[in-house]
Amino acid sequence: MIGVDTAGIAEQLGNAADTATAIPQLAAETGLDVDGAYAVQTALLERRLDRGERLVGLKMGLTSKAKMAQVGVDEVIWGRLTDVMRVPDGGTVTVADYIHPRVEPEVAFLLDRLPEPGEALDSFGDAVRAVAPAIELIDSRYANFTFSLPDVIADNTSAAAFVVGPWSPVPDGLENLGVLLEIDGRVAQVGSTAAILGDPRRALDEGIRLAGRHGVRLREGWVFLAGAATAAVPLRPGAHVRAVVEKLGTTSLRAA
Ligand code: 0L1
Ligand code: MG
Repeated sequence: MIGVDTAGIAEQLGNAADTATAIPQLAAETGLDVDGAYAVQTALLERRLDRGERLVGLKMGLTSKAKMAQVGVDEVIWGRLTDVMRVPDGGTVTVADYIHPRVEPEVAFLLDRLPEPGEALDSFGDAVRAVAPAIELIDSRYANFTFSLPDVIADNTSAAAFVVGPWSPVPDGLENLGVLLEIDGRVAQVGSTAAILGDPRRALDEGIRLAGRHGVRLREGWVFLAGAATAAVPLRPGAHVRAVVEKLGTTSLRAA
């Protein structure tokens, strides 16, 4: 991967997000591989930090078979969340600010005490202070929502916005909770938290391990999006979106 222009690719992806304009895929043409793609993701994050955004968490992507099949990629990936991406519970997003936004129901963790670098997680209860239902808004910067694995990693795993519902203490089991995604009061997707790597707690192990490979350590106080429990649904102007997770409650957003 000699001579890949990390900063130039990050600039193209950042501009695509800022102007809500789709761009062609970049990896095949530039020879970008997975490690190079995470370097582009870091450059994109630095671009956001330089303009005053704060890093507030980490998200897992493609943690379910439905999501992998939807986009034709079969590897778990991770991306960065900043404060500007967070929408208040019940808040409004503007569809025109995005290229082709989709929404998906997720489970969020509020992180607490995490293992030292290189160490595995030995107590989920120590690492997670609270859990909540969440909605992730994803928006690939690539035309037709089509990409290769390095392309989607470089594009910060399509992260665009997220909403987190009320936090609750970690319940006894998280591995098979019913999940609904409603649009305008109608059920659009039905799933189970089992779709998230068999158990969303596993997503945290994977997040620590995979981000650690790239020198990224999860932090106390961060939000961690464990992944979607169903396929994502296109977001249209005027829609009211609600995610319901058994035992955890609901969260919602409106689209203008
Ligand atoms: O959060 C996700 O699972 C999205 C990962 C990237 C693939 C996509 O844009 O659907
Ligand atoms: Mg997601």
